[in-house]
Amino acid sequence: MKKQEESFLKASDFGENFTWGVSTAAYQIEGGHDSDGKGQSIWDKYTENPKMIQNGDNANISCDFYNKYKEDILLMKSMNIDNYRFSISWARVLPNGVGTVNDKGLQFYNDVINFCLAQEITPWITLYHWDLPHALEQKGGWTNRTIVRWFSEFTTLCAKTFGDRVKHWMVLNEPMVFTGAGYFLGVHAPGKKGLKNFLPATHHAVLCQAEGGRILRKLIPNAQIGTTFSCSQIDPYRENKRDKKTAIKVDALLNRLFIEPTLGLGYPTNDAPILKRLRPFIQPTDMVDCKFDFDFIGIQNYTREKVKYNLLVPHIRAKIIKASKRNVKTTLMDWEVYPPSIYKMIKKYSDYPQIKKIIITENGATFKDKVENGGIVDTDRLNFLQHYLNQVLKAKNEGLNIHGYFVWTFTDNFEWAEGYFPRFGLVHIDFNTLKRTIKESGKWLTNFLSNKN
Ligand code: GCO
Repeated sequence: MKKQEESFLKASDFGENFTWGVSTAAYQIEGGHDSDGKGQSIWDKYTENPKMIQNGDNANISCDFYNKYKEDILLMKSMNIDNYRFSISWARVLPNGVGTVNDKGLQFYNDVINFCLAQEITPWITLYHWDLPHALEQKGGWTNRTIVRWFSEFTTLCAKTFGDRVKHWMVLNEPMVFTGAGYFLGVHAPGKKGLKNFLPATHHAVLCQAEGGRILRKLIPNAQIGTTFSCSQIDPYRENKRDKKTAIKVDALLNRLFIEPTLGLGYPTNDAPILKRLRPFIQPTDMVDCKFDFDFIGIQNYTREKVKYNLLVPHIRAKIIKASKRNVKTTLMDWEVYPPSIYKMIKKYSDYPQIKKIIITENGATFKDKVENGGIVDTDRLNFLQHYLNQVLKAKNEGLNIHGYFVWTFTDNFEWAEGYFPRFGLVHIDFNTLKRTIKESGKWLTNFLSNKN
């Protein structure tokens, strides 16, 4: 019964004004890592050490979107996709992060934008998807408060150059992940560790988020301005008091830390007292300056986490119980497949009355794709998308504040520290020949999107 319902899922069920699209990020797809005057980013630098990335991979070439963008945008068009979210590589347009502008870098994004528009695909720009110019990292990167000035210069350049044609913007991609993985755990670029890096990086990202929003609003008439957050349902591992309290704390850290100061609610220090240690970094007008009334909030959901109290984990006293230890269905990255999580996250963000509009700016999964008679069979991904979309529809039908959905991601690409092993694409890439092949899931989406109203 359930199966039948899902196979009958239609885009038109979500209403005519629902936005459908796909999402990508510059470093994960572009390649051209030193082409035409591009500067080095922290990811170019980080991947120079093969030990940091599974299989020693890097994204020097990746999908070669830098040279193949027309092919990919035409393929998108053929798949009925009419909104495309991509990010700007800061070091491609400002090789040193600030100062000298690389006109060829700007030209590349102008070409991508113009080609999208010619195909009637609406471009959605993410300003920052994790690839900070290395030159700025050498000055402390996100831990240096001057980043607010550097980021303003980058934002102003992008707004002035692309804002005549691009009206949909996102300031940051998942600040929790780039500060947590990059400046606390040291498992993403730039590989820094500890609270002494994480806390200033967090506060400065919160300030940049709002400042970026203000600059875009000032410079681009009629822009829809958003920013994006990772979020996962957090449940206690055991139904005891300590695990329940731990779940509330982890939820505050992973799901509320970046949105609440933006909404004017301050940092969630009551539920996560460790955040009191942000105080030394907060200057007198900061909590006003970190507010901005975004036109939409992008939420990015993949899974849920179960957590338990653990005295041995410094600072946080919490431990995530891996999905592989919980006897649940998982993706190749050991993320639990748990469709109700996306519904709960839409509900959670809908409960903030200050949020005007929610869009799912990423959802997707990695599984082992099978090559059969030249076709790519990815039934698990297809089921994943259908089940998650069903939950989005449930939220929509209940009147929750949800207005769009972007799949992560269009083609297979470079999955950060996991390299090329996990494939998330609707389109398969043979990384030897760079040949693109639409997977079963991509064919399903094409058909699904043919029925938007
Ligand atoms: C994000 C990510 C993407 C990842 C995706 C799968 O914005 O969430 O960083 O870049 O590739 O989430 O892990």
